[in-house]
Amino acid sequence: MLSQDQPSSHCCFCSMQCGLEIMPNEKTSVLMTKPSPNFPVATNRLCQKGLNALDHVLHPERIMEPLLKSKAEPHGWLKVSWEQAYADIAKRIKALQETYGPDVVGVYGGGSLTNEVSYLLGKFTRVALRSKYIDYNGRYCMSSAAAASNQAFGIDRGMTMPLTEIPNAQYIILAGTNIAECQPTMMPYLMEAKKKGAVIVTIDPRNTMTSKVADIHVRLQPGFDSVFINGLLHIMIEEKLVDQRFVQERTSGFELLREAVKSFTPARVEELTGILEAVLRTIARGFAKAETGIVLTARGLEQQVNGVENTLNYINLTLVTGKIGRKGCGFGAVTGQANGQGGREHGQKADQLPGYRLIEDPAAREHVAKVWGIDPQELPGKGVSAYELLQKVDEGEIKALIVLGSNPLVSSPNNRMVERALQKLDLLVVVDMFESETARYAHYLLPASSFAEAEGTMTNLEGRVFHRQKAMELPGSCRFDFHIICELAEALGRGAYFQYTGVEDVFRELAAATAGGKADYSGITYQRLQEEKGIFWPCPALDHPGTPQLFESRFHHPDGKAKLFGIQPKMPAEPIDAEYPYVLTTGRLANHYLSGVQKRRTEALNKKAPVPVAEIHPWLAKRIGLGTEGKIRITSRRGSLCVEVKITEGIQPRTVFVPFHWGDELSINVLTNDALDPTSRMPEFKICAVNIEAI
Ligand SMILES: Nc1nc2c(c(=O)[nH]1)N[C@H]1C(S)=C(S)[C@@H](COP(=O)(O)OP(=O)(O)OC[C@H]3O[C@@H](n4cnc5c(=O)[nH]c(N)nc54)[C@H](O)[C@@H]3O)O[C@H]1N2
Ligand SMILES: Nc1nc2c(c(=O)[nH]1)N[C@H]1C(S)=C(S)[C@@H](COP(=O)(O)OP(=O)(O)OC[C@H]3O[C@@H](n4cnc5c(=O)[nH]c(N)nc54)[C@H](O)[C@@H]3O)O[C@H]1N2
Ligand code: SF4
Ligand SMILES: [Mo]
Repeated sequence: MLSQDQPSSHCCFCSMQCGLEIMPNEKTSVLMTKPSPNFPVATNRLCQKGLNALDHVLHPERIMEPLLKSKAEPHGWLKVSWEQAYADIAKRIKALQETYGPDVVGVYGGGSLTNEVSYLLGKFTRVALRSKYIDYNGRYCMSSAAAASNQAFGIDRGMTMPLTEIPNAQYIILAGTNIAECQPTMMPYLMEAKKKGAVIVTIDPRNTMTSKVADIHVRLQPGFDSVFINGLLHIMIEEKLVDQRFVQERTSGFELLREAVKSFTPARVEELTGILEAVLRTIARGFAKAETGIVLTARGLEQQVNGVENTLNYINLTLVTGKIGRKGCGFGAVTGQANGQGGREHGQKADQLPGYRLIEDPAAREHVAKVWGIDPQELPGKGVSAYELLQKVDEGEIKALIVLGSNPLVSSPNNRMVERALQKLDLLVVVDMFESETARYAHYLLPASSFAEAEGTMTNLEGRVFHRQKAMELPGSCRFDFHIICELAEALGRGAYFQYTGVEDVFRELAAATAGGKADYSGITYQRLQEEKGIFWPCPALDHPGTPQLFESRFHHPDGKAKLFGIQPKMPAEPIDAEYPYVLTTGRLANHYLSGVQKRRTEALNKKAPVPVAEIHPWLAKRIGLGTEGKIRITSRRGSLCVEVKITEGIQPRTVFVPFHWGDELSINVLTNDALDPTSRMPEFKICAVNIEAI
């Protein structure tokens, strides 16, 4: 099973991308993982997920052969050869495209895929299918932070600094980010900062494992981040704590910001949020006066219809205090999935070409078309975001869909719409390791490789590009995603554009396609990655060292300045009312991973948290007449769910938290709202109005 000489890899789960080694257990000889001493990001560290990362790889339910849905039995599958599968899929796609045009086919990708596969998926959609419809699960994940970073800085790299700057920070604000559960091996960086005297502030509606290490925990009602930040900015201006020189020399837009925060007096913010004026003043003064400081955000405030504005306001904090572009300073929207960073740079997004270029920009089209050997006019225009793509399926405009690296039936908001849509497809092809909830509706289920088998490059949450080796041999008839994409292109008669000698060859083309773009990888080669254990993009030349710390002398807007924004806080899409008087928020716990396809097949972790448990406050429990135990029914305008409860003081009283790790009758996404941020098109997973009853 082991690929003889190189049994080292990287964990497939979160964006830390910890290095691991694979070896047989001395006693049982079952393969296991061990932390690697060689990767500089989390040297010798793996969390529970990394330690159990092979469970799904070796799981008996893994799909080993291409499967065709059997017409005889409703949920039965027939084994077919790869050649039969490709030929039939291509035939069906061609027939649909002849009748309805190229855009009748859509592609839905994922943020766990390597840079090479993400890149090929974008190219495949535009060149082999000639369709404009591609998007990916990162739309649900990083798109608000991405849009905000692009607007404020002119570039989107989740973290503007390497993790090694965290211990140099004297003041750290963690907002809507539960690092202790979601990027556990990052905690030592925070603990080191704390040991050196740093103050840590957490902002979350719940007490989390992360808030345990905080000096100040702000328990904010979901949706109030911008009110809170405007309060801090108001105090900074009133008490003359703004870094005037930085604001003047390196930013634009301060007057708009000043105007927007004028009415957010501490007294008013206290009234709106319940956060005491004294706490506001302590944080505003502490952060502004600290010599160095870092702000980290994540999905808590991003997965909202105001997610872009919320993020912009946290960026405002770092800019008005001059805490960016130097030692111990920076802003970071903490990326989620394994390749959440690289996956959003190379063309999986509806409006994007490789290197973070825009598909509607004529110069970008010309550059990429040249690399691909096609006429720029052949390139389609921009498509629509992930959820809107599924809506197009529901409306019948998209009749064939290829899903590679995601389980949208569980991970999308308003699950019922998605389930209805998938059933309408004339052709659903799912490329996966397992029969996910989405794959149950597939006509073809194609067996993919796991992280341990597939070589490629990934880009971690810092913007560090590194090479992941092949550690194990492919089992059964499984194939690499990159082969599957190229072979499908061949079957569609477009194979001439997908001739590669191997993954490294794909990377060479990717690097050329990104040259001159925002996410410039053109100076990176496999050889360099093997020698240097990771290079931070932008890296525009072979002799360029890469860019760990961004914005040391200029931001990426043409004038070199960062933009400040005046944010007027807005309501969530679905405010609470008499009928739905509570706020549902959703997220993850340490032992879960996303929609659960891989993690629910990991016995050791599954045992620890086998079913969803809602967190509610004793005030709420009393109000609905719930004793110390029992179940509750949570109902939104879209559906309802019965779950067990954990009664805890550690949650904002009107808020209920439920993890989203399950499908079918345990899926909380049956309830969530599909309202989208107007700019990023990210769904409001973090806020919807619900009613709660004891049962
Ligand atoms: N164990 C585990 N780790 C993971 C994952 C996983 O599924 N399981 N997934 C990975 C992925 S893809 C991602 S994107 C990341 C996600 O990482 P995070 O974004 O850190 O995780 P979440 O639990 O979604 O949300 C973080 C916190 O936001 C809070 N929150 C809710 N509403 C608000 C609000 O209005 N304001 C503020 N300030 N906070 C709010 C929630 O209570 C929660 O504690 O984790 C990655 N790591
Ligand atoms: N309510 C609620 N919903 C949410 C969120 C939330 O906070 N609340 N968070 C959102 C976020 S941040 C995210 S990132 C999404 C993620 O949600 P999904 O996109 O559904 O992510 P996964 O559950 O990781 O599904 C990935 C699928 O790809 C397969 N896979 C893994 N690696 C590979 C590979 O290399 N090749 C191939 N072909 N397949 C592979 C896995 O087996 C699995 O079936 O969920 C979103 N949904
Ligand atoms: S911190 Fe993330 S990358 Fe590291 S072992 Fe845990 S899940 Fe895997
Ligand atoms: Mo995510």
